[in-house]
Amino acid sequence: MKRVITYGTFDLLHYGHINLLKRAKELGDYLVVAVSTDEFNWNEKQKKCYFSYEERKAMVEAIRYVDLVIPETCWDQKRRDVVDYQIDTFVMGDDWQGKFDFLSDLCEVVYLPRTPEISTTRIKQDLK
Ligand code: C2G
Repeated sequence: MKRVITYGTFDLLHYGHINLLKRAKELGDYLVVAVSTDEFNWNEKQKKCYFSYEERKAMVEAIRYVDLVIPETCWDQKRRDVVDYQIDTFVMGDDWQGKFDFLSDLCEVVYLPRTPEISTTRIKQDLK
């Protein structure tokens, strides 16, 4: 059982997120997704989400590729998550290229190409 983990906000869920989760799941058998809490987003990413953590969690849980959703409450929980959830592969979109290589003593670290042209920011701008 190969276990994969990835992290994100997943606000205004869109096909770029789905593409990432699909490809992450293809790297193993079990996918854990850590969804950023409202507090973490606001305090650490200065992001004000449109949907609350509970709403974003429910939507990500509904995705066929996702096996478990956990909260992301701080930047430095990743090492503990990799150990606690017995993770073999850590996956992020390549906008994070290199940022999590420090985990490579614990697990495989993979950066996948982002889906071009779609983003939550773009959606918000287009809707304005
Ligand atoms: N993503 C993608 N293509 C897009 C948009 C997003 O592949 N067009 C990927 C991102 O690279 C990321 C994941 O989808 O791997 C979630 O994106 P966000 O919700 O924007 O996550 P982010 O705010 O980058 O939070 O500790 C890590 C952070 O929680 C990541």
